[in-house]
Amino acid sequence: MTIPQQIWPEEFAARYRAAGHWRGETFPGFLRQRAAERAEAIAVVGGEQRWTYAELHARAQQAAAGFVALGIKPGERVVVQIGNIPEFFSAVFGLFLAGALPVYALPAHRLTEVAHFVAKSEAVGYVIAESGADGFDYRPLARELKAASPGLKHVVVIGEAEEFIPFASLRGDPASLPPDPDPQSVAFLQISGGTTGLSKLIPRTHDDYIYSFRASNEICGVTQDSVWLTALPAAHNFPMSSPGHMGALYAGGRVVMSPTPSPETAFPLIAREGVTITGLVPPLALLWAQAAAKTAHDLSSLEVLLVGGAKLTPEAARRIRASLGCTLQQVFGMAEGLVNYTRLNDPEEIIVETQGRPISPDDEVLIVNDLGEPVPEGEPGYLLARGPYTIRAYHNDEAANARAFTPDGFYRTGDVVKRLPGGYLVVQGRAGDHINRAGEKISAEEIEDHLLAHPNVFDAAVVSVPDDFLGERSCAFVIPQGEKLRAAALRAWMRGRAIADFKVPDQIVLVDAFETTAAGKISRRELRARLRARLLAEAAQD
Ligand code: OOB
Repeated sequence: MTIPQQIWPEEFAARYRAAGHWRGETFPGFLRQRAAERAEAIAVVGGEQRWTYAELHARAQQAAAGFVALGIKPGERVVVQIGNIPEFFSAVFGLFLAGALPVYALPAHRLTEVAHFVAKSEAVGYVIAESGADGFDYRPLARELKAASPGLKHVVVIGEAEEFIPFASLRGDPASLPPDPDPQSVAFLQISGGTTGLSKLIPRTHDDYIYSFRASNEICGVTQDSVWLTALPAAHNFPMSSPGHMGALYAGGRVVMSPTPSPETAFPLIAREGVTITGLVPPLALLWAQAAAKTAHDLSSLEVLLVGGAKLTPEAARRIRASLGCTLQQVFGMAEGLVNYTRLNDPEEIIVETQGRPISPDDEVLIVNDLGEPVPEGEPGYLLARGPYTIRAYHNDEAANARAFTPDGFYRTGDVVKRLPGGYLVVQGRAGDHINRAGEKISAEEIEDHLLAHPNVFDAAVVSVPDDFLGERSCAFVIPQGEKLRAAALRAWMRGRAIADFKVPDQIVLVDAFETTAAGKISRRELRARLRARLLAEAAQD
């Protein structure tokens, strides 16, 4: 068993402690503290439920004692796949209190992805809700997962559990809970967007993650009077920590869970709960801006809207500001660490034209050319980052680590950016081959591997295509072989691969051959670049 670790060289750790970034706080510690200080304040709202801090803590403790009674030990991993319901918090904090490490799957993930997370993290447990906001039943998925995962011992279900363990039945001796974890130990594993192949696991420590949202609270003005709405999937790093629901709970504020991000669901919640701040990906922010013009719901409590996860164009930023009438804050972050924000009092052109600047004075940002040399200010280059909340390694993945980190510990973000005076970054694009589909990252290679598993696919190359609404969508070029293949049939077949729906190619184009160079064989990567260039040129002509 490989216990997840995240190790900063001691000289860096000492610096981050001395600067007051790492304060030795932990998830169990801060929840206990808020429960003592703000016992009667409402912490979490969702559906018909409204939990005070005391209640959230009591529920998490009960779940934790139940996890311990099941035999889950400190340091063990448990995959959590829960949508935007209050039990997300009783489950996750329950695991923290039991010393176990949540592994955050998204509700959209299916057997292929979840089985990978279980295998890669060597998870012993899986916690789900019986069904999602879209009606998807997770229990058949759990059944298949259990059959495919010999190490998976416990399946816990919120709601009707069938043959599994009902979450509500978890009980145990509160005295059995372990002592608080080491603040520098790994608290959970987040899922990477991934450029090459399957998602990698991102180990985040108590100290580093708590620093990221404590500092985000300051930058975004989150206090105990704030009401944060989680509209994006709760397991995503953005709504979790920028400043997110963890930031809001840390501040002693209130978290409102919106089961879906649609204006029809979210607007009544904003009006009823007096939501002050939330975060959205660009396509949703545009949808909200459109809907806000017509809605009867009072959205005037909304003070700050964070937009990030994918590039927001200046025109879209202006439109959103004008119609929602709150402060827009751009956020450019990554589950691996580095997060940039425009500041609340920045001039309009900075808010509209840039993706902000780093959280921390100790974030080190390098922008380099192909040779790894720094480029002059204002010129585009590859973004590398190192700092008090940016990981030094993925979990258990030597090959990825060799690619993704420099020998002196900088994370290669894969983003192409330019830096303006004042340290503000403007995202120009990606170096790697992924599709950023409305903030969901899709690895081209992962999808090609699925396509290549079809007997009538000779070769495949997946590229991103600009899309007015989604920002980018996916297009798969496929060379068929053998029996006649139809694009629609291949799409349907891809749906049967037990993958997240957002990964099924939006478009499949059948071609006779891929263009090759005089040298003959070209790399898949080069091929993608050519296809992408062709599509961009075609789009420009339209
Ligand atoms: C957030 O995290 P991830 O891990 O899902 O994706 C990270 C990648 C970045 O490397 C970048 O390629 C892209 O998403 N991205 C943006 C962006 N914000 C993220 N690209 C352009 N403009 C932006 N504003 O997506 C994430 C994590 C924390 C906070 C916000 C977003």
